[in-house]
Amino acid sequence: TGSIEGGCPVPHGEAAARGLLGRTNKDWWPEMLATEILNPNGPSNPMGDDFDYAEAFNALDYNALKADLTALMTDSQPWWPADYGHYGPFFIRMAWHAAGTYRTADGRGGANSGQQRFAPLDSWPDNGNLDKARRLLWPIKQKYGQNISWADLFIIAGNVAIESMGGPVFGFGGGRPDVYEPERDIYWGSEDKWVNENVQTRIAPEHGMHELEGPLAAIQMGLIYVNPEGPGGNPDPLQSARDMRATFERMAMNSEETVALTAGGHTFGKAHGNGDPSTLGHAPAGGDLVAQGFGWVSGEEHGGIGEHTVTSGIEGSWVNTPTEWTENYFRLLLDYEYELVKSPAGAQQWQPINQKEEDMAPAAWDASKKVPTMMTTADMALKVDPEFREISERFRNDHEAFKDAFARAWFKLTHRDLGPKIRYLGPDVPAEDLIWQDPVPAGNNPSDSLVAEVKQKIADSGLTVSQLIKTAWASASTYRKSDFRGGANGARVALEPQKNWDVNEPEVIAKVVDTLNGLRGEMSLADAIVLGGVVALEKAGAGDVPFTGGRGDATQEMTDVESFEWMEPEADAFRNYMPKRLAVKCEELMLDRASLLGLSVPEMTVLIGGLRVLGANHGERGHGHFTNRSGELTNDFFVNLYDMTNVWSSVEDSNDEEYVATDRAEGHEKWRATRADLIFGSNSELRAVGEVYAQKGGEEKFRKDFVRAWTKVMNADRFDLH
Ligand code: HEB
Repeated sequence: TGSIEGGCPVPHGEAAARGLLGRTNKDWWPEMLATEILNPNGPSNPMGDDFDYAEAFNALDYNALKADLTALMTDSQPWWPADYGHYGPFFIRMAWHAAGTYRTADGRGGANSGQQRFAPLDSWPDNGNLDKARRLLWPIKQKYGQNISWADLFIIAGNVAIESMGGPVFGFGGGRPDVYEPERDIYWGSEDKWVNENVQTRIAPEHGMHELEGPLAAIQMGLIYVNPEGPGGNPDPLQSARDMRATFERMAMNSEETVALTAGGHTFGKAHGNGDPSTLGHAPAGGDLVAQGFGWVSGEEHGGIGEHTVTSGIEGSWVNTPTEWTENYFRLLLDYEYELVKSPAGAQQWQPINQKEEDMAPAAWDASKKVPTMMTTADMALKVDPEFREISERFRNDHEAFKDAFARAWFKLTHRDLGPKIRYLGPDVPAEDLIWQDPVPAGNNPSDSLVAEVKQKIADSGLTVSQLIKTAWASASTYRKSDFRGGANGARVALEPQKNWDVNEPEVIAKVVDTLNGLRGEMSLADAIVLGGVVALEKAGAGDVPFTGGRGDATQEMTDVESFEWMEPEADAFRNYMPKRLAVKCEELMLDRASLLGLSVPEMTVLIGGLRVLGANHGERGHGHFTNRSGELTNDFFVNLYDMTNVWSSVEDSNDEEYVATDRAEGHEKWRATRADLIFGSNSELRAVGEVYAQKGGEEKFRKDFVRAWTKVMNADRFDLH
């Protein structure tokens, strides 16, 4: 079901942390080879640390690659023949499904690491037969080798497909380095059944489920978005519109973008359901050795390819011209009335009533034969839902507007998780800045003398270690490696909405930002905030703390407030901020944030220990502040946590959220703590790391490791440096 223990649906940011609580590949495919035992110290990657993908991409013969891809579109292979002699639509669907798993709440999913090659995505029912699309690309991948990643290849193949059929394309940016194993930090849901096994939908008002759980952006397990046949298979276009809004919103698309994308996509290609789905074999992850990574192998004598292909089970094309960019999608959708029919595979679909011969489509295998076109229930939503209908009619009457909207929405879909524009590679990167790229103007590198001068002024400003640390952490710690958003560059901590986030203590931010603005001279605010952290750490006895300037300052107009709202932490273990009881334990949220920051276990541990004694806690909260030398960078957090004179107990009525240590002999209160503190004593692995810092000689190591981890967070978004 879509809710977790206790029955309360989890709000957006939270369940992201439940990665390990969701279904894993091992649950789905118990016999899958556990290759991860060979990679205990980090992800598997045959390219090694010296490999620089950007450098390799820049050496790519880009035009030759595009020419090869164009030729591939019409080079039909006997083992998976092309409908209408053109693979274009197939590659568009592949690229869309690669990008379409992105979700705004945690930035995970999406096109940026080529995850469609791995389980569970390679085996999701919605990704049916895309294994063949990827295999068709293999000769090109093989030819261009390390100069093009699979992740980039998926997207550029989609672009070339659109162009080769006369469709509009806004641009392409490369720069998605491959990974070589499935992402294990992503929560895809807790259901133990796939969409086609009658699992309940995640929005079900009749069961009180009005919102998608946590970060999820699909309506059922194994779908990219919505069920084409309608919610739970119920062919109700209005309810399908509801599901489309909910899911497309989670991938940062508004209604206009949703209509443009769906209509533009279904201007091409066909659905496949001309056969008996019950004869299909396992998905790739559970497939036979001899199938060599192919799934859904048909048991029928004709092999289930070509005209007999069964993918979604729906059969037919949307328009009469399935391999050309035309105006036919809206024309057929809006000019005809439709009736519900069943495909040969038994799927619910909609067919035009009294379709004129010239509006029928060529059969995919015999252009001389005419067959009726079709619409899925999700397409019917664009006709029936009043808001979608209005947009559909506008696009029908203004084809140029539709073209532009489709091209832009496609570009956003496929580049949303590539991060700031500085990460884009290649000759087709559009010059125009787009607000969803979170633009930041280039910064000036401050001179050594300016840095020294501002440093001194900050030190003399009266700002405390705690205030400076809080502000620098608030600024940098929004970074997430999942979609490369957030971070200290741009100083968006001083803009809406971040400056008013409760977790950031708006009065503290305002005071520090005001003071820094008064003394920073030519230095950017973003640099001054990070430099403030340096001053604080040096004051706290950290020794020399490195600083690399060069950040720019964004303006409010450059900031998409709504899309940043998704990034507001509902709790933050690093600042011991837990305003309300959440359905997810705060140590799980801690792990989630550490993972998005790209931290290792030791880095997370040393940061928590240091932040506590430096006074980074939200408000005046004294929890975990296990020191009598506040504001000094010491290992006191670990030393005092592991002191056996403490007896810990849960504070009454705190619901296991608040704890108190009393002196074992005398009984008086010594410390207060949260779960995010005590987990470093109760969890054996975290304790093992914490002990390294608490033991004799650990103090110096603690300070050095803290500074290194802190600096890593401050520079996490400096794509100009690494
Ligand atoms: Fe789509 C296909 C559904 C959106 C593009 N789709 C398809 C199908 C289905 C669908 C069912 C069939 C499959 C087979 O093969 O069987 N979609 C859907 C839905 C949605 C969508 C439900 C949401 C609303 N699409 C979309 C988008 C795009 C697309 C957004 C782009 C942009 N598709 C597409 C294409 C195709 C499809 C191109 C065709 C493929 C071939 O031909 O192969």
